Amino acid sequence: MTLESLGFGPHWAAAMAALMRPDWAPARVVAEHRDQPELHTAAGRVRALVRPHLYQAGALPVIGDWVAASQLAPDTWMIEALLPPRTDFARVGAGRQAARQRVAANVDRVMVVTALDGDLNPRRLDRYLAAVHHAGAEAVVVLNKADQCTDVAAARARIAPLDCYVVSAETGEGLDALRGLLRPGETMALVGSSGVGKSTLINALIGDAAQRTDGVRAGDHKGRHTTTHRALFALPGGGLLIDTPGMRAFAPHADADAVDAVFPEIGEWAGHCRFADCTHGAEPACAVQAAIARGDLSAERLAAWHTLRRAQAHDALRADVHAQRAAQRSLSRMYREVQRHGRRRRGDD
Ligand SMILES: Nc1nc2c(ncn2[C@@H]2O[C@H](COP(=O)(O)OP(=O)(O)OP(=O)(O)O)[C@@H](O)[C@H]2O)c(=O)[nH]1
Ligand SMILES: [Mg+2]
Ligand SMILES: [Zn+2]
Repeated sequence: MTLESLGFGPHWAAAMAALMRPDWAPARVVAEHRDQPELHTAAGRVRALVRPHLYQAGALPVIGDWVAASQLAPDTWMIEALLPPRTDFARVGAGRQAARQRVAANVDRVMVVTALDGDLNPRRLDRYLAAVHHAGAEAVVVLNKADQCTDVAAARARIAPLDCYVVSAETGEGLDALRGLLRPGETMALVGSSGVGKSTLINALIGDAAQRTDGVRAGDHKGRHTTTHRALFALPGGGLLIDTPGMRAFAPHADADAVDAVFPEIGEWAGHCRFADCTHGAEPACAVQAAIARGDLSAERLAAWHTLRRAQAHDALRADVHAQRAAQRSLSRMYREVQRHGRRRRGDD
């Protein structure tokens, strides 16, 4: 496999040239292992170390990243720098890990996979889609396990007006339409809950058992978190697929605009509200509320938009507080360093 088949082209060549380090080589992160990313370099696949300052800067490479790497010894590679990603799909961590967590980089499309055996959750879909919009990628919604569902039309109606592909990785139904989305050199990441069939889909699309899969629990159809590492696969036709482990809870890294992009039909009416900053609540002359009253817009979708906007604002605030604390910590660390250094120079210790 060449770098070009992994998507290398003039854009990345220019990003490399801008680093002005002819001794560094471009490479793409094609797998994440517990401690070491795996790179594809012009010389083939290698495990790589990461310069510590990248950890401190929170700029750790993730699957799909293009990086500049140096070869320190025949089998020792070091990631020196991250090339600025063109798209960046990220979530917001739960609890105390409020920071942005990157999931996959330089993906042209994100396939949000859900299953028709009970996983379908329209509100969770909204959250994924907000993150895809914010990443700068194109979203593809896939309802898998069509063979397990007797009323596909009802499932489609539940997520309307979102468009989707209905497929079965098991029977092959609908997979040709998905193959049509995979153009040479372009990357698509599969995300979604555990057990929805992401790895099975990847195996079916590449026609090989590249990824291990496992059954879902009988009672609630929940997956067993079979995939534990992110990895990138090349299709015979030239497209690239990224498999990710199922996510337990998904909070998107997104801004208000990315949330609005998930609800384009609300945006169409919102332009006609009297107030430019109308929240479509109890304001007078709200075109969105009027559209709902007329039956042109679903009240459920507006409620979903409100929920997601509130969650986004809350998560953004948490991430902000988290970032400030991290900055404070590194400042006080620097202070201590300077003080210690001063004492040493004065001969105090
Ligand atoms: N009936 C049916 N079963 C499917 C289909 N696709 C996947 N499965 C089954 O669903 C189970 C889970 O599939 P996986 O591909 O491991 O799911 P995953 O999304 O990769 O799960 P994690 O790796 O845990 O995130 C396996 O037993 C698959 O055989 C399908 O279209 N129909
Ligand atoms: Mg899997
Ligand atoms: Zn309004």
